[in-house]
Amino acid sequence: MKKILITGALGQIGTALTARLRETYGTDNVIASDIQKPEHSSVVTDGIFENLDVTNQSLIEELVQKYEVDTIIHLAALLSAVAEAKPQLAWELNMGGLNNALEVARTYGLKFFTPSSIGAFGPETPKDKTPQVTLQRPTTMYGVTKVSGELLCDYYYQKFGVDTRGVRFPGLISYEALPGGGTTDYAVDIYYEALKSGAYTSFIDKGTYMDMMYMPDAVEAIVQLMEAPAEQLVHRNAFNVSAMSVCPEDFEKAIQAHLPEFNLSFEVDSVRQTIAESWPNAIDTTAAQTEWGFSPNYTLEKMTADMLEKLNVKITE
Ligand code: VAH
Repeated sequence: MKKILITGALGQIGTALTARLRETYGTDNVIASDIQKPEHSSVVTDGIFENLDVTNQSLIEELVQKYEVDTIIHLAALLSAVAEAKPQLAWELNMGGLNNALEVARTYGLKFFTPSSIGAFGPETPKDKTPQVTLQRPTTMYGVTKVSGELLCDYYYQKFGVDTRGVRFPGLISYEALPGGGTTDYAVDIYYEALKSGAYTSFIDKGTYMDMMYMPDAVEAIVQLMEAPAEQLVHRNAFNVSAMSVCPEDFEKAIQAHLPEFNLSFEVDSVRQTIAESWPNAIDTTAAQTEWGFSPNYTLEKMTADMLEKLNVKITE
C-alpha cells in the first residue's frame, strides 16, 4: 500500500484508521474521503480530505486518477440498526457503493479492502466457535449486504484478479468517533455514561453475548491483513476477527473495577435485541491467526482502563 483512498473516513473505523495510516504511510499518501465535511474533525484538518459520494462511480475514479491511488479501503456503509430502518437506502449505499469501488479497483488494478461483519451470520449459524466457513443466512438488510459483499469481493478476485481482502468485524469500541447506528453501539455508550452520569440503561438485554474488539486492534488487523503476502491468504473475504465475547454485565463489572458506584439497568430495544440474537456469541478466529498473524492485544479489562482514561480527557476538554 502506498497511496490509499479511504471512503467513509469520518465513520467510527475511518476516523481511527485515517490517523493510523497517515502515521504509518505518510500524510500525503492517505486520501480521506466522506460524503460529509465537518470543519473540526482531525480527519479533515490533519491531511488530505475530499468529499465523495460513493454511489457515483465517476467521482471515485476522479480521486483515484487525481492522487494516483494504489489501494482503496472502502468503509462507506450504513450499519445494522440504521440499515434495518432504511433497507432500500442500505442496499443502494452498501451494495451500490461497493460495486462502484470494486469496478474502479478492477479498472486501475488497485488493492482493495472492505469490512464485513459478524452481522453476515444468521440465526442458523453455529453460535459458538463460529467457523470461518459456515452457514450464512442473515435476517437483516445489513447482513444481506455484508454476505453479498463478501461474495462480490471473492468474485472480483477469482474472475478479475482484484486483490480483495476483508475481515468480519465484531462490535468495535473506540473513543475517537461515535459509532453510527449499530447494534453494538451500547458497548461505546456505556463508557460515556459511566463517566457522565455513573449509570447506563442498556438497549441490549442482560446475558446477550456478542463478539467485540477495541479499535486499536481493529486498525492493526486492517494493516496486518493488507500487508500480508497474497500467497498466504486462503480465505480473503472475509476473515473472522474478534478479541472477546462479552455481555452487558461483563462491561458493568469491568467498569465497576474503576467506578465502583456505576449502575447498569436495562430497557431493551426489541429491534436491536432481535438483531443481536441473530448473531453469533463467539466466533472462531483461527484462520486469521494462521494466515496473517491476527493477534489482538486488548482484553475487556485493558480496553476498559484505556477507554475510561481517554474519555475522561475527551469529556473534560
Ligand atoms: C453494527 N457496529 O452494530 C456494527 C457491527 C458487528 C456490529 O457490524 O452494526
